[in-house]
Amino acid sequence: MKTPITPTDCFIALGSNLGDRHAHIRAAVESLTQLPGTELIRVSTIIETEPVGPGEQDRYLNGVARMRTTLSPQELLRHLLRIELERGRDRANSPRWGSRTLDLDLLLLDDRVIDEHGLTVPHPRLRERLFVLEPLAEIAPDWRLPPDGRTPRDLLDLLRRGTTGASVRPTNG
Ligand code: A4P
Ligand code: MG
Repeated sequence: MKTPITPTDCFIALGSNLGDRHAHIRAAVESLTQLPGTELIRVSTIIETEPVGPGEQDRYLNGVARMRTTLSPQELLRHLLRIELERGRDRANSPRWGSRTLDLDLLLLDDRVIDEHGLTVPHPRLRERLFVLEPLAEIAPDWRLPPDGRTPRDLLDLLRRGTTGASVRPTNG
């Protein structure tokens, strides 16, 4: 008899600031529901955020999705990159942190720490970014992040006290 694979809880950051942002985010959520071996548990409120990064950029829509999946981390990442491509993501012609139709980042996978070629989990900039911590704290305020067990609620509180950074506001749609 085959040993059943235990699903992993994971959190995916969604971002878009190019083209029809609402359509890109909606399509991304729909694509996540169709991943093999995966159940979408919850999507945060989608918020509008000030851009962090170089040059003049339009505002982003940001949110976080929670899923349970039997995909391996590398398989999941491959699917995220595929979904980005399907929404017209063009890495070759844009600078780091430049505008993008769709960005899907793997934030957390259970309490795992991964540092492989092309995949770092928890996402290295998660703790510095209001546009990630706000939606993550909405849907998983008490989740313990490796390696130190800090929660999104604590991290958001720390960041808000120490930052003058990007303001956020809810958006419809
Ligand atoms: N990669 C490694 N680890 C991961 C992971 N955990 N999740 C590799 C996803 N990808 C991961 O990604 C480059 C490569 O990182 C991938 O091929 C994958 O193998 P990318 O999406 O081309 O790069 P990126 O997203 O521009 O870089 P990065 O460093 O993830 O940027 P951030 O931190 O996501 O910043 N402002 C607002 N308001 N809202 C935003 O959403 N996003 C960014 C991008 C900048 N400013 C923003 C926003
Ligand atoms: Mg990315």
